[in-house]
Amino acid sequence: MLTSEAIHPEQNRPGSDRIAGRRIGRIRRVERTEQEILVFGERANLAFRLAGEGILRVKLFFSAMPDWETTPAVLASPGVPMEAEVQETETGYDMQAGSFRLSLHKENSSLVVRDARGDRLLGEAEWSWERERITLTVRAEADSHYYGLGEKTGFFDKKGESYRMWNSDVYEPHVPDIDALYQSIPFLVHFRKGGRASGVFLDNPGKTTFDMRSRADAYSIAADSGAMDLYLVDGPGLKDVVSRYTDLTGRTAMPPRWALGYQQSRYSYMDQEEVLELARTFRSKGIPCDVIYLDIHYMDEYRVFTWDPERFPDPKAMTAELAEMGFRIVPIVDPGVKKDPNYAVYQEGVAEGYFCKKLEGDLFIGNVWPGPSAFTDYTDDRAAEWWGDLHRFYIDHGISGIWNDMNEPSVFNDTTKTMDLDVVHRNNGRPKTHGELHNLYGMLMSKATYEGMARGLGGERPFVLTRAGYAGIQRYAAVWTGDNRSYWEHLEMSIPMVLNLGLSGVAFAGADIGGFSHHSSGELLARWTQMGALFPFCRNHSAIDTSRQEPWRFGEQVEAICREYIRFRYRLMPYLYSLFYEASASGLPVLRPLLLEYPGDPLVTNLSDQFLVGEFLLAAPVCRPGVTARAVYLPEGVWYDHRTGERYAGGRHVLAEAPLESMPLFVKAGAIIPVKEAGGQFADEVGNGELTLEVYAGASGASRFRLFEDDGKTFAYREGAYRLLEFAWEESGEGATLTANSLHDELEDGGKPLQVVVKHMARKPASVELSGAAEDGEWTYDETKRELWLGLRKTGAFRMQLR
Ligand code: MIG
Repeated sequence: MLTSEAIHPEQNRPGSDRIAGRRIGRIRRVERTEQEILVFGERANLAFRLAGEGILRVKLFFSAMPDWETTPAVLASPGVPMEAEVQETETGYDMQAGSFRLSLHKENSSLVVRDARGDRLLGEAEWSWERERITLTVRAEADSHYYGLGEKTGFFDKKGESYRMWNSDVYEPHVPDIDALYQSIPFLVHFRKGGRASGVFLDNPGKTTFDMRSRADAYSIAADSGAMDLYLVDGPGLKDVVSRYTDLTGRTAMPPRWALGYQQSRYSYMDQEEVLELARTFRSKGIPCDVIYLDIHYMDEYRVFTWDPERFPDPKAMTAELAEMGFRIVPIVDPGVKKDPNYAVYQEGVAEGYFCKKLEGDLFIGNVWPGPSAFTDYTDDRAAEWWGDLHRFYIDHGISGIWNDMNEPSVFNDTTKTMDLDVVHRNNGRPKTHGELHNLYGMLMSKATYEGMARGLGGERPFVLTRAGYAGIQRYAAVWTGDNRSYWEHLEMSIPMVLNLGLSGVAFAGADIGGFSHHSSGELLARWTQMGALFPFCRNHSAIDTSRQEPWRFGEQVEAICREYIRFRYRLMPYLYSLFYEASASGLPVLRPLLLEYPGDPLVTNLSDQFLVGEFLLAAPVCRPGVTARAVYLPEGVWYDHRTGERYAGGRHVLAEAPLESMPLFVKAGAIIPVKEAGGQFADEVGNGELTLEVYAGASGASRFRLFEDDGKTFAYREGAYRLLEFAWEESGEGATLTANSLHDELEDGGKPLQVVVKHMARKPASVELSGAAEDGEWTYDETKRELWLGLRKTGAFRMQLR
């Protein structure tokens, strides 16, 4: 609760448009070197350099030469040679840097950046500063829209909002006033009418602000400390921006298949017997599930890398029994290491100097669950490696997934709620204060965890889930959106949150299904599970002292709904898995805003309560109680109601029936969706079933989908052990063609059978021509369903021509 002191007249308000202090001033000279353009001004200087195809790095600097050091967010790239030209004009300088055109004003040093065609990407941009705080103000058209910025409250379009980047443990409230949550991804996507998109990434892990509120004709980006180190990311389209940004900061790690399964959590499943009983209940009820989480009670007085001997007397026997049922355990690991002279992890950390310290050499000790605790300094490679290797403890128990929580880091104190800002991180020989590196802490913890697990697992892909992160977190961990509540508003808000995480490079994300704190209801759980079953990360989690919310806690109807939708997720597994591969290869998110596929449609710029899964599935979740129908916006094209098969022409709103057992879901004509019909109680069981390729006829034109298959578990795909088949479906007046092109095929699984079904055929084809792997295939046509079925003995390249 806040008192009136919160609106103190002298409070320094974030987002206020400060009257600028100092500026660069007059430009004195411009120099170019092989890889950079250097601009020297009266009071500060600017440096430009290419950081990749379509990415311009712009750095404000005050010394003689710029420092090109980057944070770990940026993947090291060898210096990119830059084709550059500098021309002095009467009023300024016209410069070319790669594909970018820069115009710099001589008198006031304002900058405009355009693409090769003269389209404006940035500008006018002006730098100003006051003490440590540097602000960049960028003029933007009034019809601009803003996206990205990682995990933020509010609706999809960030226009009119202002956010801070400062990783914060916000137990409550997750409301629009909260401008900083657990993740900080200082990447802003600027989207203009007609679909022209570009991005600005500020690589500064200290406190920064993105203000799209204070001025209608400009946005501003400010850093409270550290460098104004910007990357301007060109499009032209939104997809290009996301793809280039993830070129720079890396792509979502390809998860093991089991991590795409349904996951069940609770703070906490209290003992071994409860965990086993839970697993047996899932199996006896036929509700697929892959993972059970262990929250903080599994540890011995909250000491990480230990088990409570009474609650979990034989954890190896437990994980072995779970493995037989097809379950994995993911235990929580917090950063706080209990200050206890008899605890090996603490002893070693102190002896080897792995923990965070003040400049004077004192350990930083903060209060968290274990009481007074030390915190590993992950900015130091030696310490990070030590931490990573400690995870052999879990690996020895058959564990290959880890849950990182409290890694903002959250510290129980009344002032900063985090580590003291004057802790000095070693940062591999370039010491910096915690205040300067705060937002990196969680990501570096997950990096150390991911890398340590990968070392220990000998070829198996690890899974890491994290609460805190910074740009680049996608390379190491999935992200869940922290302590939401069992509120309908939070169900709804999780959609734009996860959509913007996706545009910020984090494809593997989700919110606690059913809500973490407060008490869920059956109706809420049913609606949330329907939606959550399509989220990239799919976990039901709830807090201590709240109503239990496993799928069967609210009676048979709700249980049946949860079962159906969770099964539906497993049926979609090949589709989801292929979309994850796409995310890991190109950076495109799995859960997509409609804007990503329909950038020219003005009705989707702030559409926050619908989403696409990949290109072909459109979901419109029910976000309010008592609602049994809702308006759905269908963009251009032809759409089918997934449940009834009813056909709709897009480019308009429709009213969809949504009784409790049904979430409105539409499939685009032209869709190509691989599914597994066989059922199965966990992802790897489903993974071995026969594949069905669903094709939805009725489109004009062509569509494509790439099916990715590998062993589902190891890094062998990086050495080529995978199959990538590209399906293409094309319809014209005379008929239709389905082709499968083998882009890569080195998967030694003998080639499994494939069923193809073309749905919604206008008529029975007069002729069907088959070649390639389909040559000896059998086809049938179902008159009543208007479906064409084709059976292939082996998945492989083929062609089917219908006339
Ligand atoms: O503030 O470990 O967000 O998922 O169950 C409590 C206990 C600390 C916060 C996490 C939540 C987890 C809980 N943790």
